[in-house]
Parts: sequence; C-alpha cells; structure tokens
Amino acid sequence: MKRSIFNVAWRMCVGIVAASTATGAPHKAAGSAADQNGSEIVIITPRQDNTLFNTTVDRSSGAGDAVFSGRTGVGGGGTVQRAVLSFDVAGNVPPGSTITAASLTLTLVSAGPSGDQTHSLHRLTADWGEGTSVGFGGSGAPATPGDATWSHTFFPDSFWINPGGDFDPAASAAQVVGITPGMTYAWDSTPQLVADVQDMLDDYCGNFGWLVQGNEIDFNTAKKFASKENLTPEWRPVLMVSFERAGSPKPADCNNDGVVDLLDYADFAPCTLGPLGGLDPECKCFDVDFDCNVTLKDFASLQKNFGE
Ligand SMILES: [Ca+2]
Ligand SMILES: [Ca+2]
Ligand SMILES: [Ca+2]
Repeated sequence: MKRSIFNVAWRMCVGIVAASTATGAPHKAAGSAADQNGSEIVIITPRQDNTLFNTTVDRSSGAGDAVFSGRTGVGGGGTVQRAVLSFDVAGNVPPGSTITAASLTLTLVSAGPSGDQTHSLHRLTADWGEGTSVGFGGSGAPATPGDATWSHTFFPDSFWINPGGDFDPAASAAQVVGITPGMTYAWDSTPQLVADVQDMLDDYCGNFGWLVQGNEIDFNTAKKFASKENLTPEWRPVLMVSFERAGSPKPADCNNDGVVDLLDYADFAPCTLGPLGGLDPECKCFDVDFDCNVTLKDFASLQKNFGE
C-alpha cells in the first residue's frame, strides 16, 4: 500500500473529523487546519456516491453502504462495476482560492481474491444521481428514481451519452488496491488531481466528481469501498484539499468594494432568473449557496450581509 506523507499526516485529522459526523454532510472550511506549507486544509465528505453496474437490468446502490470498482467472479456474473463520487468543493473552499494539494481516500471493505489491482480516477463530464437503492452484493439492487445506473445518469429518464458513464479517458490519479479489509487507500495529490479540484472550485456548475475504474478484464478484481452511507464514519470517503485563500471576500459583495450595499443589490436584481434560469457568468458571484442559480435564497444572504 502506498501512502504519501501528506496523507499519513492528515489521516488522523480525517479520523477526527469523520468521527464527528453522522450525516455525511460536507465539512466547512471554518474547521480546517493548516498543512506543512501553511496552506489551509479542509476535509470534505461526498455530496453523493453510487456505483454503475454493467448488468442486463438497471441496477444501482445509491443508498448502499459501499461503492464498487472492478469485476466480480463468475459466480457474481462477471459484473463490471464503476464507482462514482462527487464532492462539494465550492461549498467548502472560499471562492478564488488556489488549490495546492488534493487527495481522495477510500477504505476497503472487502475484495475479490485477485490480489493487488490498479484503480484509476477519471473526471466525470455529466451530472448523475443517487437514489434510495441499497445493494448488498457486487451487482447492486434494482434502481430507484434518481439513481445513476450503467445506462442512466438519473433513472429512469436521463441517460449517459456513453453507457458506463461519461468521463475523461485520461486518469487523474491511480492507486494500487490490495485485499485487506479496513485498509485505507489514498489517490495522491497529482498535478491533474489538483487541477481537477481547482476546476471543481472555479467552475462548480460542471463539478460532477470522479469515476473509479478498476480491472474490468479479469474476474474477481472487484473492490468494495465504504460509501458515505457506511455505518463506520471513519471509513467513509474523504477528499482532503489544501488551499490558499485569495483574501476574505464577503458573500454578495460582487463589485468587490468591501461592503454589501445598494450598488450590489442593483447588480443582483437582474440576476434573479428563478430555478430554471441557469447561471450567467456575470451573476456567478451572487450565487452564494453555489446551487448554480441566483434565487431568493441568495437574496437572503445578500440581505444578511447588507451594510457590512
Ligand atoms: Ca451513496
Ligand atoms: Ca459591494
Ligand atoms: Ca443560488
């Protein structure tokens, strides 16, 4: 097993933070620490995670306690599995920050008997969902509304362009995963992984996370990792991000003059397009809750900061 100094140093931090949450909700930067280079560090748990199972009927495991990557044995039907995970980077790292390091950590629950296998992270290029299906084995359970499946981004009406997921064929990071239950595996901070997370911050409306791809050729290469629903909090996936903030921008101070006032309100008003309005680049600053729309919820934040 390979673990960088970065990850070893922060695994304790992860354990402490993960143990403190039972919801899988993202952790706020306010509780972040600093790394050896002085960058702030934040620990983010998944926004959602799921598995695409290459089965003849639509199966998924949106609410299951694990995600899978690789291929089952003959007894399991030789099912190819791809884990998908996304993280709310923009909700946890201040806008304008520079990402200096990033690492994804998964904990192995169990594995097929094939020994070490390389699993790579690929940036997803389409949005996908997580329903209420709970699969216990390596072939998932019948998909429920909103679940990602091998064919669907959101079961039953929305589809990937490419069955098995739309993702960048170039890996952002790779890690060899063994077979010992309870072991943690970190996809280390490669330049591409850092670039991915920077993009997830800057262009958060296009942040759909990563797909984990294993050995899909040979039987018994499946790895079962704890998901955000896992009952053991410290086993849940975590994305560790180091960043340097650009200053302390006040939410909704979009003309950047240090105060939220009527000038900002004048710019805000034309940006309120409603839930289907999308996000004009000029309006991005007003999307205070990072949901890719400027709505009354964002106005509430503008109001809260008014005069400050
Ligand atoms: Ca899940
Ligand atoms: Ca202002
Ligand atoms: Ca918003």
